[in-house]
Amino acid sequence: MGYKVAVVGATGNVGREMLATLAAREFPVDEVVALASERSVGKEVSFGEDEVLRCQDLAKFDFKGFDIGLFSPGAKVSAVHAPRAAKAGCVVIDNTSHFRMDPEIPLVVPEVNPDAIAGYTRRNIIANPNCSTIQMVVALKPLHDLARIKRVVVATYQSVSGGGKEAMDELYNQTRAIYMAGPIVKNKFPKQIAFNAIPQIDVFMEDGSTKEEWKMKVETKKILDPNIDVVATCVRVPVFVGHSEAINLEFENPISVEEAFDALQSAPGVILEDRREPGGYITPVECVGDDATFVSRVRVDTTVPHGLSLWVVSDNLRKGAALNAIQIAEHLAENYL
Ligand code: 2RA
Repeated sequence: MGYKVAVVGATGNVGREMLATLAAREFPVDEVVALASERSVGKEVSFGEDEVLRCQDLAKFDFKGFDIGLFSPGAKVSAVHAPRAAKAGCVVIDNTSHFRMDPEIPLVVPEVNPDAIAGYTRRNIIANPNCSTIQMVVALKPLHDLARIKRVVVATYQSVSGGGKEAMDELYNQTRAIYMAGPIVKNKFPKQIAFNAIPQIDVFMEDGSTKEEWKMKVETKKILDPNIDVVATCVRVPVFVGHSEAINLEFENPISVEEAFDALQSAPGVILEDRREPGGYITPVECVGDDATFVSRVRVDTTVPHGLSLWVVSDNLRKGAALNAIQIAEHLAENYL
């Protein structure tokens, strides 16, 4: 049996990746529709190698009879249209930040808390976490199971694709302008992104942290364990795709590098690539197009009683967004629909 699936925000970076991932993983579909805002109606998007879909108007679309809605249209649009789809009987998997911290709505990373999916019946909506949280909790879960994580200190190095297509264009155009002595135009980022690093992702909160940093903290608690404390510094770097994270962990119980290696090696969704030699680790350009969360540079952090440091890299458009949503859809289809 196949499902009727609507992809909402189909022209964006994540929407396109959702369509590609649905096709690549051969998700059982009877029908797939691509939905977008009025100005994108009629635009063509690819579904797999040889199918092309024409975008329909989200505002006019009737979700009745559709089984799954994969949403990535922006938080304000999801706030209006996800509940409308859910009410029509379509289970929404929403990639925006709008529903993530709603206690009635499950926030799911299938390798970490798949059982939470069962809670979708409360509102017919499941939230997909933020990209930087997803890759972190995939790497942390096996270590938490082993020695209980107390505290996480993380610095991120996030690619511009997390900010959408315009952000990618801005990096390209600024880089070109620097070589061609043209003007540096800033629309999307508050500072020059080409050949630079910007310690701000999303808006500022009252306590001086940014919303991206806040998301990493509260989402980790909701998905993995409310007792884990997280402090994050989120930085945008001139990389097109692939988020990196330098993570310091403090555990309740002793844990050795060897034990961490064993746990990471057998953890779902994780690839451990850790040779202590030049190049014996994964960088963002190497993770592009891959489903895994890569862990490297595992070593003891001697500044706390039981500490480890690690480097975690993943394709933010795949595991950080589209793939995670489709893995949720797969669990849903297999166990609940
Ligand atoms: C970013 N976390 O990288 C966002 C995307 N969801 O900007």
